[in-house]
Amino acid sequence: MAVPSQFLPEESHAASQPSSEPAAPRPLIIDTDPGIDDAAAIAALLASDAVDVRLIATVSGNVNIDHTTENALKLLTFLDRRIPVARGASEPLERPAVYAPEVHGESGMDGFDFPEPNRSLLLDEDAIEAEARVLRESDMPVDILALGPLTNITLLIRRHPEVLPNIRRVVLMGGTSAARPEITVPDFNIAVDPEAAAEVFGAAIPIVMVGVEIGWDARLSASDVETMRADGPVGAMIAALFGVYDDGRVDRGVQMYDPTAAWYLMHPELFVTKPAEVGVTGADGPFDGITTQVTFAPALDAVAADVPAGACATDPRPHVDVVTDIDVDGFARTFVDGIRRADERFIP
Ligand SMILES: [Ca+2]
Repeated sequence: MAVPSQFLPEESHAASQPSSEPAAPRPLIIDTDPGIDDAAAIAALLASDAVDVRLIATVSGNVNIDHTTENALKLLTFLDRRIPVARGASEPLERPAVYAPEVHGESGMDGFDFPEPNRSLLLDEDAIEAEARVLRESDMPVDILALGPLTNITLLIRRHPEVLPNIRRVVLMGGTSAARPEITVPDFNIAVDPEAAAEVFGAAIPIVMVGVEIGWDARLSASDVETMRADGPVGAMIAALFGVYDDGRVDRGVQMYDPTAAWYLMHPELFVTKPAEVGVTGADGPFDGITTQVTFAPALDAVAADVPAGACATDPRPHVDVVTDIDVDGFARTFVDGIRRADERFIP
């Protein structure tokens, strides 16, 4: 299916540019379950010169698929962005849906009075077909940012294996490589659909995993939130959502789970990663015990030394880069700047 005319870009990104100009933005699909922290991540991505958002695909997660799809449309309407939205999986692969209204409110984006959504942004295609089409039509490999359960990504892998070479990498928020006792939140995105997560981690695609401990550390202070609120309507919208997020306990800092994964695409210099193999554990037990099993690779030199001379040139490195650290101050500073950029660009 061709891109409907209302989504054609207002100006072509293919225009030739002097070599001193920054690199062209990388094409990006956002697979998401908005969700308050999803909304903050999406607003910043849409204002960034680093990425070109081609599609927002929704999935059941923080709230049901009707709400996540409606929320994506509401957010785009508020920001006045004509990005196509495709509705995705309404439940996990093999188990009933689990939601998180206690964190995001009943609608998933409680706390702000959004305008009526522009429903012409919603595609007839489902999320899996839309993702496959965007991958097929792109002239360069596409990043996928997965901010919810991995149900759609697994269905894409099953239904359209021919487009997988066009995935540059899947950057996902979920899992943990450093379970710490003070982190009391369940690993929601993995635990909601552990069968899907296991299939994605086992697929032959590059993955960057941003775990819950990274979002736990990367907090915005109450003062950061007040700065955003004063900066303009987008900042005020984000601050209003944060006012109800996770009981609205802004005074202790707002934990930024999904935005940290989004930030890896825009500011990779703020992150440390290590190659690893990742599996999923606890899927036969209680929800709160389902998470990732991360096995870090030996130092790459040691891995290379294990390959006998003359062996065939198989890349011995694991295919998941797991984020192990984030520059917390740099994240908070660039977050406030990123939302300010959305205010400057989107709101007249
Ligand atoms: Ca999310």
